[in-house]
Amino acid sequence: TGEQAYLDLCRTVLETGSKKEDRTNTGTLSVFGHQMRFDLSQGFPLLTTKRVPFRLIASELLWFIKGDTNIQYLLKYNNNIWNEWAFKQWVESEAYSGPDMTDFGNRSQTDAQFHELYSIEMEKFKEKIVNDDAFAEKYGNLGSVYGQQWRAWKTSQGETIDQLKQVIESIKVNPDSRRHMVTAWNPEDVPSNMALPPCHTMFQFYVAEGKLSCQLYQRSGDVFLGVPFNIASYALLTHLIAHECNLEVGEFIHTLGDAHIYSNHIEQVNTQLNRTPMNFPTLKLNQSITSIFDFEMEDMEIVNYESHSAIKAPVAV
Ligand code: DHF
Ligand code: TMP
Repeated sequence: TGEQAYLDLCRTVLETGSKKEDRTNTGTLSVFGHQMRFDLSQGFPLLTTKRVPFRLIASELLWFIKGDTNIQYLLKYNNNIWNEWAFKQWVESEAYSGPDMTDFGNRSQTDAQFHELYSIEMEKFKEKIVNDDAFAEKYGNLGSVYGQQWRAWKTSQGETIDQLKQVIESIKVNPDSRRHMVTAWNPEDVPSNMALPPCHTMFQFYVAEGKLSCQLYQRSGDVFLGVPFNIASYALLTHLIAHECNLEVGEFIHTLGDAHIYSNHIEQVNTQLNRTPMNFPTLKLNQSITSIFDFEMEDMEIVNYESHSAIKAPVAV
């Protein structure tokens, strides 16, 4: 099955990866430069060797597509995957006066008492983001992340470029073009303006024989937690754009820079590698929608998804 490409990546990192320290002080095994291919006509690449929650992937992608960069949107869909990075900005701000949350990611894993305190502060933070728009405006915003770069890239002339709209237009008008590019990596914004510099940094579309393919360059990939989401997210984006452009889906090609397994994910990866993959599910889209900007959660559905159980792992902050 197509899942083999992912399991091979896991094996390659475990067997050939270099021991490497990292920003989060967790430690990783890492390889540099790896490519996976998924034939989207053979099923939707939602991993089956562990349960992957499609609704979190779909709501995150809609958040990007709408150009939103505030976690308030995600929380309204009960999507918590970006909380830690907004929370970090909040507890490091002048306005925060609660208990010291320095290095909360690592401390909450090793210190049960601290974990308790952290959970309380995080709950208060989420509550405020959802109910207090002014607070959310300030502390829920992750900065110039994907949504902004895709939909409103700032130009030197003080205008904005809607890269997503432009690339869809160019696929329709000039399918053979070799310039169907979207970039999230904005060197002017990287040092200061964002909670986390983009991991999925640029992608390109390609049309041949009536099929739309997509290749992503991801500079940094958390193989156990982030990468399964990234695969499904770009597969979904490719489906949505193919739908709008009246094309079939071709391949999703995933090119990774630093592909790493965190030291506290190794056991989980081994568990996953011992499982037998099942067939990929299929994606059903509401056929009456004509523009990708009009899709909502209820217009995208995964059918025939059978999988092994979820495997929990701590995320490195
Ligand atoms: N930092 C790191 N170190 N790794 C990441 O993968 C990552 N991803 C980010 C932001 N920062 C990151 C955004 N995407 C999860 C998945 C994707 C994601 C963030 C978090 C995650 O924790 N997934 C869990 C389920 C979470 C849930 O059910 O709420 C999983 O088991 O897949
Ligand atoms: P870095 O900025 O030091 O590379 O840390 C980012 C971490 O987040 C790294 O482990 C990769 C991971 N990541 C993904 O794998 N996929 C994603 O979509 C995001 C946002 C992050």
